[in-house]
Amino acid sequence: MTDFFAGIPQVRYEGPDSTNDFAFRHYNPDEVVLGKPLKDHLRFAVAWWHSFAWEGGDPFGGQTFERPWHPQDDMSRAKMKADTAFRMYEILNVPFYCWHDADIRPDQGSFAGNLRTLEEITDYMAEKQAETGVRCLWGTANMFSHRRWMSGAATNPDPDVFAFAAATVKSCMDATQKLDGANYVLWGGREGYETLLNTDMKQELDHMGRFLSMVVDYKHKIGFKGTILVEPKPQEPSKHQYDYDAATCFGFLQKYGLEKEVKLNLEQGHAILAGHSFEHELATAAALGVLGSIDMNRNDYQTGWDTDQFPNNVPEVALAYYEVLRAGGFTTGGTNFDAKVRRQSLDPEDLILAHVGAMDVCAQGLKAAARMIEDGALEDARRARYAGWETPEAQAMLGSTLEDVADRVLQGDINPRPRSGRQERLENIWNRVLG
Ligand code: XLS
Ligand code: NI
Ligand code: NI
Repeated sequence: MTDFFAGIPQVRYEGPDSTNDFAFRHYNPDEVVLGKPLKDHLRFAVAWWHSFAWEGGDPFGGQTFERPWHPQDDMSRAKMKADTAFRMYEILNVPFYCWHDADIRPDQGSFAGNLRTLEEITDYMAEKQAETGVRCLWGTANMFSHRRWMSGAATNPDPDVFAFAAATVKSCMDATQKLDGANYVLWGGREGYETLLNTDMKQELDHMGRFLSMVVDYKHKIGFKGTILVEPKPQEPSKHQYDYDAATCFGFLQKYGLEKEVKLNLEQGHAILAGHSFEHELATAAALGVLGSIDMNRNDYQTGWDTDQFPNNVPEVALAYYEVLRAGGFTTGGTNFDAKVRRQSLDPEDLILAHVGAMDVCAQGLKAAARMIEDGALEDARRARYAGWETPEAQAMLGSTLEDVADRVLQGDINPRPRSGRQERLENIWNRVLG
């Protein structure tokens, strides 16, 4: 058993006045908010790739972390990494985790070899789950790091890569089912293009649609009860990714008849890269009926790429959870920290404290969002803004024709009078309840 976190105490809720770095000040998992314990609202998950597999590289420099399970090419070290991961989930009392195949199993250089190590390590992880009660929020396939994926996975011009992608996703869905995962995620980092000069976009989109249909069929065939989620991102690593944002993904799902089968895993940093706010992406997905789960990691607003930082801004996070709560909260989804400590944060305690802070910020945000709903002033104002639509005449228009509606204007001498949108008043309400 690894002693990586030696000397680090169990993290518990101590209340807002605590000055203990290793305590929650806001995240009391059993505190009931809007009729549900905080832990069931938030459904926190740790990302295996950033917290345990990532070695600290950035586009200009290599490894900065030297962990006892490096290099990650050997099964006994993969198990040591798993031991450390589950130890951290216990210290934090975090209920879920997420993984890619490449994060958890040592690479054997062939599909058959990787399938063997994936099966062995996920058997081991299933035992750790049974021992600790920690569960899998989602699994996914890394189809972007290895050079075979450089021109895409499902959208690759080479049919052998399409086949390799299908085999890879099948193996990861099987592993997710074995681990009783609540969801299965597809993020298409290389499903896009570097240049249109060498790209047949229609063919690539058709292949991607066919691939996702095969994934959905397989889900039903094996009786996987979780949700299939697609994760939008506009670019990086590809110059352009087809799953650009929530609205684009919905159009894609609809074109291939998958909008009832697949939902979205939305990430704060990806929303920013797409030129949106996170709450915009959440509200869009909710309006279209495809809000599934979230990756709660922020971008740096000056650095123009996916910096994957832990959330640290309560008002921003509160706006996000406001949309989640308005949509009815998570069902199979949750709050995954797809976030990494900075590459200078070398110590084991940095990993723990990053999550402690992030969980507290999310708890504060969710509680603020719940207060907003309980307070009711904002929702009352929103309802009042649309109250005109509650009359039978207004409702009848929606079932009518363009010419009949036009007639109504002439006959009734309709002459609309603009009314204030009251934005500043609503922003003041928001700040009042935020506290
Ligand atoms: C990358 C994505 C990735 C997915 C899982 O930007 O966020 O980490 O969440 O493949
Ligand atoms: Ni990301
Ligand atoms: Ni993500």
